[in-house]
Amino acid sequence: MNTTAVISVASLRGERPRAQSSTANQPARWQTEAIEALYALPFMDLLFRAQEVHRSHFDVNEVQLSTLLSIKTGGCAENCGYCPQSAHFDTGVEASKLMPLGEVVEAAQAAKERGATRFCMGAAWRSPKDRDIERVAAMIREVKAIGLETCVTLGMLEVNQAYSLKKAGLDYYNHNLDTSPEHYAKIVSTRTYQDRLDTLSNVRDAGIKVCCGGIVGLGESRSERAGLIAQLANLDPYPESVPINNLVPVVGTPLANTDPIDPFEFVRTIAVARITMPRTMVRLSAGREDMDEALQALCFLAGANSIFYGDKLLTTSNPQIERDQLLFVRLGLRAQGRM
Ligand code: SAM
Ligand code: DTB
Ligand code: SF4
Repeated sequence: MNTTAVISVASLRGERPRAQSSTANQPARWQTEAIEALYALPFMDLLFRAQEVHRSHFDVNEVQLSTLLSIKTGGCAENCGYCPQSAHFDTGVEASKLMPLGEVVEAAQAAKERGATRFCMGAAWRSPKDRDIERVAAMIREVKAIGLETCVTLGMLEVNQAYSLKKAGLDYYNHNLDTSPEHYAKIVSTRTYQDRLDTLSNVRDAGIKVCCGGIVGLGESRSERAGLIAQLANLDPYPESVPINNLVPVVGTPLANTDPIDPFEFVRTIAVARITMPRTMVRLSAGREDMDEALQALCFLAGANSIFYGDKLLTTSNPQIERDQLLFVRLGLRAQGRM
């Protein structure tokens, strides 16, 4: 059987195709080459395939809304080449202390009133200290009490810290692999790919759902994009939530002048994530502000079923909520959790 045939049968059932070398005792894994073969399909065939997978697992007219809040901005010790919050680059983002609990609760209440179902709090830390965990745990408890799902992204996490967050009511931990192992060293040198995998494993061990994705448009090749998707799809189990970010080029970061990715290549990445991780929530994440309505509609058609909702991401802007509400009306989309 050739690779394409393996993909078509397995992916239509929403399963991973078996690697050539897999046996009954080994889990089936996605090979990067099989994912490259998906990328290489004619655009219409790829989108059709993604729609079939999407429709067999989700209501395609429903989109989940997560609102982001930066609870500790800037001054980060890491040197992720895309990030405006790294202390290594001069981007004009001022470092702030951890936000007081009352302000977080106020923002969460506003997000709920606007229709978000999940509140995601981000801190620009390499890794949190134990006293930070206590303060974030208090935030999680309060946000949960409002009736929102909770998500935090705090950098590298030890297993005991993950358990403390779980105990406070944390639903999701966001920690991205960002790019393929091969491209990674060109993007960040202050922590390793393995560090990221270790944090993901600690989060899993504590029983927290994993939100893990990456960024495209970092100057990576298609094969490296396929390599990122292979890493995500081969996590066992694969993440419950997969944010696909398009690089927001920020002046002062090393990647500020990177050539933008072809928009259809971005849509292909969404489709390939949907096919390889059939039951995950694929989030159309950073970079949406620069996408027109037609491109966003293609992303939903390709299987994206979640967005960041609210005028701001962490430090950069996101579409105004009125613009998103109008887009949903025009496309007949419903926000998850709303009648
Ligand atoms: N410090 C934590 C960490 O790195 O895990 C959490 C915050 S960090 C800003 C979360 C994610 O945002 C990054 O992993 C990256 O995927 C995404 N991100 C950051 N800057 C971005 C940019 N300029 N464009 C697109 N995505 C970006
Ligand atoms: C994710 O994958 N994207 C979000 C969230 N997880 C934390 C962050 C996007 C940040 C974009 C740049 C900024 O606003 O600073
Ligand atoms: Fe720090 Fe996260 Fe930005 Fe990297 S992506 S510099 S870890 S805030």
